[in-house]
Amino acid sequence: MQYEQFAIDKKIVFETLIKEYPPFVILYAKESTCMIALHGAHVLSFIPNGGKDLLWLSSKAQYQNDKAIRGGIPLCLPWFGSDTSPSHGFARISEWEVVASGLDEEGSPYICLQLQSDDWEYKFCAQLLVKVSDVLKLELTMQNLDEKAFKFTEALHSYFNISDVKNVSLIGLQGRNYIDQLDGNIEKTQHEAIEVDSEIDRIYQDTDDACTIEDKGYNRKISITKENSKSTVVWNPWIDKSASMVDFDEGGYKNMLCVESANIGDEAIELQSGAQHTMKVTIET
Ligand code: TA6
Repeated sequence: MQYEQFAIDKKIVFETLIKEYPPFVILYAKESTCMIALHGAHVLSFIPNGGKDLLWLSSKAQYQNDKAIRGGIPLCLPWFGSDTSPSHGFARISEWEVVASGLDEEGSPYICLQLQSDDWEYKFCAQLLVKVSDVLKLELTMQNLDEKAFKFTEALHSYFNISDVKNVSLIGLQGRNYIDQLDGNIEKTQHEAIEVDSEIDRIYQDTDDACTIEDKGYNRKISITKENSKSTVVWNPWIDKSASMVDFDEGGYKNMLCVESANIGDEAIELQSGAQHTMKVTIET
């Protein structure tokens, strides 16, 4: 596919960095820079000018066509979870095509990536719209092109870059119930702000809440707001699980926290034939 037609001088730049692997695209806004892999429509970084990346990316990530990239914002679609193979769906290990790009009225760059695949039992079209300014906006749209209705689950599986996991607390989910994936998937209630001192893997339900990662070490707050998402997953693999993953930096668990905007489990989305659904997330500091 010819990508250059979607390039804009000094604003949207395509780079083929790895042989036999889809290109990367860099969006240069006035206020920030964002890098995306066309493999999996995978946002890898979002760096405010003069600041630190808001996203964590493993230096041991594997850039291979049959693998998901460790870090950034993996797209879990058309399912979340490892009950079905491939884990978290095939969208994040598929090559997405560019269907649109441009500058908005403020001159901020955006790009729209699309996946239409026969890898599933239903005909669908997925699109990811990424807009970059002083904030990072993602819109994930799923359209049912089949005659039959189908259900799907989804997550923007965002890995956030933090100074040290002992320095951060996650605000916004107090009072919400969650499924504890590390304790027999039993349902529990979150009373306080979340602080992480061991492996955590929780699916918060019935929540359209905004979340904020308060990071005393970097003296910054990362805000994650969302629309049309009723689940939020909070994950940190901690020492043993991260050490068991070849693509996870040694000790990398200290510098990341996943806060994933999703629709999972009871909050799966059912699409009638011809219908579509868009989940929106804004990430800013
Ligand atoms: O979102 C949390 C989770 O489902 C964890 O259970 C863990 O499996 C994580 O996703 C990473 O999954 P991955 O397939 O990307 O290694």
